[in-house]
Amino acid sequence: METLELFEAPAQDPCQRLGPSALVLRGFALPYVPELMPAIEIVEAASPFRHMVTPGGFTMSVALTNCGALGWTSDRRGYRYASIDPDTGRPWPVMPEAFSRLASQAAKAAGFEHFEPDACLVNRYTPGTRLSLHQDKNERDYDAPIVSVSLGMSATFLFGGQARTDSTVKVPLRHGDVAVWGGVDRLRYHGVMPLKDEPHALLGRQRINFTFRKAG
Ligand code: MD6
Ligand code: FE
Repeated sequence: METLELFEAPAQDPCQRLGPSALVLRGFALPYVPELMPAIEIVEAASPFRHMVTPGGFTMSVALTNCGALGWTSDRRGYRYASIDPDTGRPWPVMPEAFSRLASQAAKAAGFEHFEPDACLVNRYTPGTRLSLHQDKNERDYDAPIVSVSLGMSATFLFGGQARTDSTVKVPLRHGDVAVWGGVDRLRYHGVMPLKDEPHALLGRQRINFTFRKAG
């Protein structure tokens, strides 16, 4: 029995530590889901999901949009934050209040007080979509953490080190999980493995991920 309990414990742990300043709050977003779903529809009605092109000329398999004062964009000229959606020519939709409340509460639970994100990148994955190893380094200051919310289909998150070649650990991210990282872990490489085709009860064959940042 002792061994079984040892193996079962991590899956139930409400908080999984990935580094000194990086952790996953299991199920933290679940109470917010009824508010988040209609809010996503409002955001995507104003700024639809699209596949951006990387500076290297590859079309990203993840579809994305943004809300908040600043939005993350990519094209042949590079990655940057911009206040105008390049596809619509209008400002990105405002960040829904439920989004910012969730982000600041999750940051607080992880030990980062007063997190006020000005950017929320919304990623949409379908089966087969992946995100290659990268650092989040287009933000102006690295003092604020990043808060990442997962909804829908489960994904395997790859969490590496400060160099691209450092070894990675695999971390399952399920519906409702929130990852928070900052401090010494802020620039660690990370990515998402190709999504398996295992439909989710509420969202079907998709995974939605929001990452909240203080970009400007
Ligand atoms: C994703 N997330 O989970 C992609 N970046 O779909 C990220 O790239 C990410 O989850 C920085 C911090 C947390 C993240
Ligand atoms: Fe990232």
